[in-house]
Amino acid sequence: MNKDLSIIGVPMDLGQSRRGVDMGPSAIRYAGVEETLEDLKYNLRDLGDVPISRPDNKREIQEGNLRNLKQVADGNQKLAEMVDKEINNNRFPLVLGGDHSIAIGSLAGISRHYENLGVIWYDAHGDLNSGETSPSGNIHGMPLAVSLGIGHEKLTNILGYSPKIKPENIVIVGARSLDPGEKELIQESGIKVYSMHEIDRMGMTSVMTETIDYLKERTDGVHLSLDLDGLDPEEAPGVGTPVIGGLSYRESHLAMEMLEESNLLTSAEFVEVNPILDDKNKTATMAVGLIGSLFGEKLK
Ligand code: 4U7
Ligand code: MN
Ligand code: MN
Ligand code: MN
Repeated sequence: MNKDLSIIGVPMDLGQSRRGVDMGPSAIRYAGVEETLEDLKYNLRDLGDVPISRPDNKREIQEGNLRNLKQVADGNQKLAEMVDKEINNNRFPLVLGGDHSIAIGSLAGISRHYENLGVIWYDAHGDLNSGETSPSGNIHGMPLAVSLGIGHEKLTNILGYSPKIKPENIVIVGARSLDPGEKELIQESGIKVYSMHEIDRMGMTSVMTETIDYLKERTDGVHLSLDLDGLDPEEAPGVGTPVIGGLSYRESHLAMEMLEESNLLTSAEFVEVNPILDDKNKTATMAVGLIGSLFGEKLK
């Protein structure tokens, strides 16, 4: 793994309707992310937080079933530029959210540096909605579709190119709440999905072995997008859209260790930590535990 690491916080909560997830980056910093990575001998730079503008009035559907479209697009534009710059300087971007709409900006900044970027989407959800299929109008349920070029042009065209990723380079892990339109898109596009069903049957070791082998032969870089709601809400309660029956901390920790051993990752983000809904910063602490494993912490 690249030893030069840049942390970018994104206090974005406009991609969904519950307050508090904008404090995710602070909660993860408070839980000790810098100390953890410095102990692992990373050359760390914390670039602080991307400025996010507030909506003019109430959080509203502005256009085509898209809540806060303008502010979400602006924030992602800024994030994309920052991420792009860090990769130009040969640094590994570690993005801390914020709601999952920020994956739009992360992927925009990252993907132009690769021919075939792979993406591991660790999440209870597919985040494959568009304004047409979304039951909520919340953009945090759309970033993977946007990155495939599906959705409003203000979102799909950030940094002036689209699509950012190819469906066959995506692996979703932990899915258990997919909307009808998302299921259809998965079926017709060839996105690989390890839902909770497969993980129950095969176990996390086989799921990650297959995921790593699959991405190793077809991609030239891999981004991990980890939504903390992939974990079970009993263990990780500080998330805005909890879904029962999720992954355990141990399974997730194992997945991170296997990714570290694979030496495949070129960027990562941890999103959807909401300290207001949390229990004593447990979910942020879990995020830091997973980040530690992903970056090489051993014997735990
Ligand atoms: B997250 C949902 F309808 N699919 O689109 C939607 F169930 O980033 C949830 O994964 C999206 O947390 C969850 O609103 C987005 C809903
Ligand atoms: Mn989710
Ligand atoms: Mn998500
Ligand atoms: Mn969520």
